[in-house]
Amino acid sequence: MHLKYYKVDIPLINSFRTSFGTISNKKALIFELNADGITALSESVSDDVPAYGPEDNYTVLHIVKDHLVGFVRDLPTPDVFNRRAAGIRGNNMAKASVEMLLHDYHSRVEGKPLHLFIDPESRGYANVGISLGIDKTEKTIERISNALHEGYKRIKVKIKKGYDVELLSTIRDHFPDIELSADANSDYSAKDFETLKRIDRYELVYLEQPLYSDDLVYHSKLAKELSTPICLDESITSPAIAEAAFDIGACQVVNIKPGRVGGLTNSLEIAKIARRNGYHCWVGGMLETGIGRSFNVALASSHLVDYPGDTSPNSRYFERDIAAPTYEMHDGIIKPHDGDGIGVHIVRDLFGKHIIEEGDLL
Ligand code: OSB
Ligand code: MG
Repeated sequence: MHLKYYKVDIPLINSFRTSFGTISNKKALIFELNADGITALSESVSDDVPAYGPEDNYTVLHIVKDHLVGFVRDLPTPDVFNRRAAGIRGNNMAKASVEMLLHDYHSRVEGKPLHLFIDPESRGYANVGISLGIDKTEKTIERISNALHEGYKRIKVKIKKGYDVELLSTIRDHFPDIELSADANSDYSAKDFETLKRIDRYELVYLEQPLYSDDLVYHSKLAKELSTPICLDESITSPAIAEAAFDIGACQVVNIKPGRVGGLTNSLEIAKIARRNGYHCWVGGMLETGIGRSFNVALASSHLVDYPGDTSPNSRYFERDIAAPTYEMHDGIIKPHDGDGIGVHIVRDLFGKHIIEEGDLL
């Protein structure tokens, strides 16, 4: 058995601007496990800067190397791994990297595509929306128009303080009836409720993560003042927090990212909790390469996920992706691959050009 990590640096076709900063290059950790003739892969959603969440590539590698790798020597199932890793607090992005590697490995061992391995009732396809970074308003209008022609089922725009009401008003002038949402990535606070209330009139399907990630209580207060449903992303880091957030009325929708919640098992648990409470969920994205994207597409195909997600086709992000085959979107739908596990492999020559660091873990 052999476990390796690679750190890659790949330029994005378009840099992606959010309220917390601009991402121009995808700097990801890729994990590769070889055992019994099977190659399994995973990708960490961390970046070099801990701006979206508290982990970065350096902490993920440290936690995997010094605390998690010891749990995978006997190639446990993801659930056994999760029980072993429960003694390590937090560090969900690190845990998710290993948990998803084991999901890919075990679905390949069983000869099943990942989407069926994690959900025998998989729909077999993911409904796809687009997440548009902050840009000049006229550019955003043009991008929305293009996205609608390409078939995207929901348009999400990034907002931040001072770049919100006017943007949404202009979008609604051009596109009065589209399924529209806005994502603030935690930029607002309890002082901004009056501004946020002005967003209500644009009839968003939801407003994503308006307040700071720790702020469940104020999200619940805000939710009572808005008719727009609240969707939480950064705040929801575990099934228990999802349950609590629904319980106190802090949100009606959850953006599930397996990397943020410690992997696919927790992701599916959160989707079940949303459904049990009569609420909604969808699968987000972190500008992943084709490796991380595969896990998102498999999860987004689950029958438990009811809203369109942020899993655009590879070609929106990269000139050429390091993983093949790529995902194509038709009529706003992306299908997971038929192959075992995530169904993708690394394109070696291209991958080699983007590696900036590598090492053995087991
Ligand atoms: O908040 O959903 C987010 C990208 C990086 C960090 C945070 C977020 C995002 C996106 C992009 O919205 C979604 C995508 O992968 O296209
Ligand atoms: Mg978000």
